[in-house]
Amino acid sequence: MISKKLEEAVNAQIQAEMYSANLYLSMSAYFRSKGLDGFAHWMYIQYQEEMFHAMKFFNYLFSRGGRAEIREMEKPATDFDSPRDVYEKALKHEQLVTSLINNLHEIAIEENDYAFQAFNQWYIDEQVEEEESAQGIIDKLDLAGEGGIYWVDKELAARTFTPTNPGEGEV
Ligand code: OFO
Repeated sequence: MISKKLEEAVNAQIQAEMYSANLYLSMSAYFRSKGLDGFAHWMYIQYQEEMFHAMKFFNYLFSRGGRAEIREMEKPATDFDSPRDVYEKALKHEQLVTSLINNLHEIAIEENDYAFQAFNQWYIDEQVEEEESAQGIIDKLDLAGEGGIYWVDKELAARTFTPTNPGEGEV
C-alpha cells in the first residue's frame, strides 16, 4: 500500500503532467494559428504523451491501494514569439518536471517504498528523452535559421505516438 505522503505527491504529479499536456496543446494551437502544421502535429503528439504520463500515475495509484484525484490547473500560455521561443519554454518546463520526478523519488526513498522507486525509474529515463528532444529541436532551429523553418516543419510532421500500456484501466 502506498503511504499518504507519497499518494499526495503522486496526485500533485498527475496535476503537473496534465498541466504539461495543456501547455503542449496550447503550443500546438499557436503553431496551427501560424500555419506551421508540422510543429503543431509534433506538439499534439507531445500532448498525447503527457496524458499518457498522467494516466500511468493515475492507474498506478489504484494498483497500490491509493486514490487518484483530479485537481484544478492554471491556464497555460497561449502566445509565443517564435518557434524557438516555444521550444525554449518547453525545455525549461521539462527541466522543472525533471526536478519534480526526482523529488518524488526522494520521497519514495524516505518512505522506504521500493516498488515506487522501481516504477518511477521509467519517468527518470523518460525525462532524459524529454529534455533531449526539446534541446534537439532548438539546435535544429538554430542550424536552419529563419529561412529553414519550413524544412524543420516538414520533418516534425513525421513524428508518431506509440504508447505502451499505461497500466490497469488504460488512458
Ligand atoms: Fe511528462 O514529461 Fe513532459 O512534462
